[in-house]
Amino acid sequence: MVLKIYGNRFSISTRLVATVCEEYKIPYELTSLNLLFKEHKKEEYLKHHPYGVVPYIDDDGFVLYEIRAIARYIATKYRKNAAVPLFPDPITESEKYAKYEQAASAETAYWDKYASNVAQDLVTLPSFGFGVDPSYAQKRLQNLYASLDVYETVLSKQKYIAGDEFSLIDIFHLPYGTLLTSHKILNLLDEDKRPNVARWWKDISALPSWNRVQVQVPDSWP
Ligand SMILES: N[C@@H](CCC(=O)N[C@@H](CS)C(=O)NCC(=O)O)C(=O)O
Repeated sequence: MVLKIYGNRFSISTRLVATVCEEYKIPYELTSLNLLFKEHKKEEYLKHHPYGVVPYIDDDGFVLYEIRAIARYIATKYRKNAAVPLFPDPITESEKYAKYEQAASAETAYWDKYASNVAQDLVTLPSFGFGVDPSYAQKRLQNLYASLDVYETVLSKQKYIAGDEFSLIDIFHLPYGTLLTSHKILNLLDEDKRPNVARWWKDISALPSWNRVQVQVPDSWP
């Protein structure tokens, strides 16, 4: 049975799950819910995703939510399908795997946390006509810049965020990275400011599966 994604075709989280399916060559079917009509807050949806955000997947009756958990599930179950595995083997490559987990934790603590705040202040709320105190938004943007300064140090010593191999953790940066660069809030390609971040972003943002998913669905949210 084809893996089903219940999400929204404009949602960056849904696109991430679609990208991982593409990486592992898994056929998928997207059911795009209307977020403005709050279809993701209805009782039927909440039975599958109690937190009421998109997406969740149904893989032949197995239901899972949270995009990072979904990505890891797909990457583990369909590991053999990928051209490159996208995560180290925890048994045979325990040190590489530990570094991968370190990067995964850092991504949620120092990237997603700040990038999602900035996206909320400068993309989502304004798109609904709500203003945010500019000094507050600026402070939250500074937090993200401070994280990117650390990224610059990390990426000056290794090619990708978890080491010298491209991994799922690089892919996890694509949703907010793309959203914030397309709205010209972040310039991740600024070689003068952060040359290693620029080199990394140029590389990972060219991922064909991610770009295919962008073309298939319009580039705006929600
Ligand atoms: N922690 C969730 C985040 C998912 C998320 O932020 N989804 C957004 C769309 S990109 C959403 O459902 N927004 C609508 C809402 O919050 O009501 C995950 O990892 O899956």
